[in-house]
Amino acid sequence: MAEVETQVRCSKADCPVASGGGCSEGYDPIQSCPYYGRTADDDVDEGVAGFEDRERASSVDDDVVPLASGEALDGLEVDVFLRWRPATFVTIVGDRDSGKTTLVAAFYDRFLRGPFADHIFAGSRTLVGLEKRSHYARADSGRAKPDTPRTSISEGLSYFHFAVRSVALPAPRTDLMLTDRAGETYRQARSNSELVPQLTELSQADRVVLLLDGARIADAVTRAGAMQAVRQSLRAFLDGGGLRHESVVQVVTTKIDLLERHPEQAAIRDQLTAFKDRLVQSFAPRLASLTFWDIAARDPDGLYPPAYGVEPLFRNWLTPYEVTVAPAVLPGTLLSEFDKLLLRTPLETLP
Ligand SMILES: Nc1nc2c(ncn2[C@@H]2O[C@H](COP(=O)(O)OP(=O)(O)OP(=O)(O)O)[C@@H](O)[C@H]2O)c(=O)[nH]1
Ligand SMILES: [Mg+2]
Repeated sequence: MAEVETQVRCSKADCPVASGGGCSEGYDPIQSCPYYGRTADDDVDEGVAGFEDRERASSVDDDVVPLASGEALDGLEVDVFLRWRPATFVTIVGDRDSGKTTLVAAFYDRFLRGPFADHIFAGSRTLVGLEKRSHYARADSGRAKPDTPRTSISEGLSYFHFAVRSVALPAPRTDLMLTDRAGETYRQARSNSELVPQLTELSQADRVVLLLDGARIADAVTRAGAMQAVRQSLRAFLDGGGLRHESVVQVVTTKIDLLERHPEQAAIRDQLTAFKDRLVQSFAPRLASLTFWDIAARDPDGLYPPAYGVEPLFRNWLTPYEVTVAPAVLPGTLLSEFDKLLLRTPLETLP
């Protein structure tokens, strides 16, 4: 029993954490160490230690062993990944500056601080990419306020990989793929639904997270445009086939720190409520689910904790969506008492 616990807690063979001591890599808390919570098996075929093994081997013979870059993955690399592990896909959509990359970076930073939503970070194929997206938010970038590098159109579609494991050990690991793309591409697609089929991340998604930019909502001049952008995106994605009856869509208002401190907070809340009601009326019947969430991924003034509001979203991503299938409408008129019995039978008792 003790042996199982040892294997699960740290994948470094010589690390004292495995026997109840401190982290040999110097991480504090120990959960932020990329080796923590991993099994030796994890490191054989992927992750930080696996990457280091390949790096060492490649210095011996560069032609034989491919070197994993740790950068964000593209579609082909994700296909290779899926050959050996399933993953849950979270597609993050939004206009320029709406907060897509910051959400990914904040999610990563939150895991580096320790367990998040009863889960620990169990490795990533894209550590270098995540570090680059997080750098401007750190003090050593020399910036007075945290920031995020802009995503350019030429980067195309990027996937960021997170392997997470429940703190209730031993527990199976879950692999999440979070997407990122330049907001400009989404702006073009919502103006022209013929471009939607090129957004392959929509049909692949287990969750489509559509960002409503809180900074634009906070400004009376840009407010209507920000709401219109979300509405237009939903319409274009549905018309262009990117979203379907099976799609689970989460409209997430970002930068909520700017709204909850706003002098017109109450009026804005009323406008948002009316807007969401209209979205539900227009689009909910065409989707599996349409829900609304609020986050402040990274309040630059630090009044809201990092990744504020992201925890319930993350828990939702980890929970497989149960599709409730509506019973087929029975054709014809039901005349006999036996037929009518069908109408009186509770749905859950029907085969
Ligand atoms: N106040 C506040 N600002 C935020 C928050 N999240 C992100 N921002 C800021 O919003 C700006 C845009 O964020 P990005 O994550 O780069 O937006 P994006 O959607 O990736 O934009 P593109 O890459 O251009 O498509 C940055 O200056 C962030 O610092 C937040 O929770 N609160
Ligand atoms: Mg970006």
